[in-house]
Amino acid sequence: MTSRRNFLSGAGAITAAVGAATVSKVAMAALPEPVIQNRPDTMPPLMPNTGRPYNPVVTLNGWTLPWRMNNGVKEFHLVAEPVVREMAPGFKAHLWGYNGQSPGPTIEVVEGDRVRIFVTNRLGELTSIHWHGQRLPNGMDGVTGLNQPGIPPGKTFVYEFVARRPGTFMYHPHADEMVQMAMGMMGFWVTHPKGQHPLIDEVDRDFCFLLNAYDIEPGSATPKIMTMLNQNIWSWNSRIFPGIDPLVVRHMDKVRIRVGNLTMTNHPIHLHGHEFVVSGTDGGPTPKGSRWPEITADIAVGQMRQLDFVADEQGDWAFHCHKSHHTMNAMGHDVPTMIGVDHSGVARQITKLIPDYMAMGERGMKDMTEMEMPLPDNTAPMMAGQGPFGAIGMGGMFSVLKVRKGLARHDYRDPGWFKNPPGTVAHEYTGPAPAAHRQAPADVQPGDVEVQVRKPHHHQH
Ligand SMILES: [Cu+2]
Repeated sequence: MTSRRNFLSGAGAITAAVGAATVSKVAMAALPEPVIQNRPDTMPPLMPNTGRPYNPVVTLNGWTLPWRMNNGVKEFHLVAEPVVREMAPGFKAHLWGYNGQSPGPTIEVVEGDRVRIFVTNRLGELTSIHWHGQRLPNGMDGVTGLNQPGIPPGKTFVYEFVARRPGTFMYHPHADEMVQMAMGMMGFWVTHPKGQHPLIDEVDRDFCFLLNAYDIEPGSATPKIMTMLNQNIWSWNSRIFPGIDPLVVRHMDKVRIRVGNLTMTNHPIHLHGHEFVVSGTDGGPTPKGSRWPEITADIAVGQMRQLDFVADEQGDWAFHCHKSHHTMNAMGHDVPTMIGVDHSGVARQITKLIPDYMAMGERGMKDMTEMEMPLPDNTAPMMAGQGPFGAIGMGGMFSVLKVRKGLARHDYRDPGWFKNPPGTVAHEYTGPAPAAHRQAPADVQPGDVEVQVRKPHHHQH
């Protein structure tokens, strides 16, 4: 539910504006009321009813910020503030964000629009916003100390520029950035082309999200902001599977997925069942001759990619980061590998000494999805999500592209699981089994093992 929160008790703000005789016309304009979102659901696209027309995007588990037209200028109001973000059902994180959520709302404008963004700081420290990828006057670029003074707590600054370049962008603070981004401050920005663009195809469904990561101890709610690489929460728009909504598309739709990376490591984003082209980056649309088919796009730190494809295969297709440690939720960092070790008797003995000792899968870790393990309060299971055939055994940066026939044009509701045509699902083979032909075994006897491998104690996850 979107609400309009009257957080500036009007009188003070108006008095200040009227009282300052020398302030510019911009400052004299009363602030647009901030629009606050209090739900983490994927909101339907915001159809533009003022300004130039465009085909809106859908922000995965997010929303687009409404604007106000003021003498031909698009005015937005962002409020930097502490937020509580539900990252998955049963797990709420205490983050910093904008207008009630982390990430903040998506800003959508049209090439050539003059944009004015009021930024109110409700944090306890200075902040600023950098408009990543935009062509703009140097003093609007948002680097604290270099381009502007930081926005003090309680103050509102205004940014104004023309959105000159169509494309896929983002915004984030450039003040105490390590802390503020580790706490979740960021948002998406899309500048739609005005009219037909030779390098930007019109699409039927246009999704966007940011890659972000947190280090939140199981049982706690606030990220540890000093962690650079050992984050334990790998998220899309501050959501983790099974909390990430599916990307629902109509069979034969032209689909665009825009992704930006504000974590501290790269993410090879991988789509099943289809091939896409990278149709654009935060540098702009790619020349058509430079596009080739891919099924994985590696997105480096601070990069954005725009993936285009035709959804011509029906089904429920996995869509995820290909770093398998990033499709897991919070877990301990010092878990030894026990695969192949029969420690069933040992576990019983250790449990007498350490009651909450976990014997980690001697068959693999997926054993754990079948165990009923007590979790600390406010913690998402490490691997979760039920599919039509049982546990999916994933967390983190994972979702499902659902391609269905017969959806209405702007229907993004979850259609449930795909009904596979008869005879098209992998199944147990029960026919006769021919003898296997193996190469002659190497002449190695048990006990001849030459090298003992021991994993380093402090590996990541
Ligand atoms: Cu990843």
